[in-house]
Amino acid sequence: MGLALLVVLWLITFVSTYFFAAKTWWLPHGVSTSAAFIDHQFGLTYLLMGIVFVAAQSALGWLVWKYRDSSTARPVEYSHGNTTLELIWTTLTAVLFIGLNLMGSHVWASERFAPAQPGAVPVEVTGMQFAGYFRYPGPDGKFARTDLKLMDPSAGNDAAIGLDTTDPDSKDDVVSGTMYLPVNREVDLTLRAVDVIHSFFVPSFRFKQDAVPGLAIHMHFTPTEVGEYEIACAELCGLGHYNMHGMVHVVSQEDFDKWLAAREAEKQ
Ligand SMILES: [Cu+2]
Repeated sequence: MGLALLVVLWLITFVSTYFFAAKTWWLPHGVSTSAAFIDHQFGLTYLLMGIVFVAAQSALGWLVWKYRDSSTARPVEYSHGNTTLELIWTTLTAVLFIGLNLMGSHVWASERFAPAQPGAVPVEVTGMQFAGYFRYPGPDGKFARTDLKLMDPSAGNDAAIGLDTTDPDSKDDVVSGTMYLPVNREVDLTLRAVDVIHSFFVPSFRFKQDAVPGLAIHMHFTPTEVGEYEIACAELCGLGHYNMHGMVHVVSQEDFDKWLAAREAEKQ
């Protein structure tokens, strides 16, 4: 029995470790300026945790086998444990955990607490059950007022986010169900939610942030490659959550300007 447990434990350990080491199911190719750092940090965390995991599970299997029941085995006795060992592994775990957090926190913080560069592209994301709307302020660079009382999700776009059309700034605001971004330009994102907590998650950008009702959360990032990348809502926000996804189109500045101008023209 001891041997069977050892085999099962080691098998689970080595087979699951193989899939991580071989990167069988891994992140998509990173296409934002912080992707390289985040991937490095992610890899380092997996490597360190993988070493601890394999060592702990290997030892567990071996101990299960070593202390298996047999006719000559000593009777079980109560042990107080080993205070020194407990102190060592608790300290090492704390150092590892706090160390990794400190290493990663500056990139995390720089996307949230430092303001976006001047000239960044402002985009407002509004999450609602079960769609996301993207608003561009237009040539005036100003987002117009929105009002919950004006919201009519069934009417889509402007009405869906409750755009106040009596506000002169609303004339050039573009609201779209599709997200377009120019490549290699910083995006100054404002995240809002109407009903429950949603999350704006673009795996290829290594970017994920909750959108919380009542808050306008500012973040910024820079996409670095033209292409189409999946956006997913990463908060379980209701029955239609599975359907709350779309694509972000990262295009050249020229194509972005053309797309925005076409949306402006549709509005007139
Ligand atoms: Cu959602």
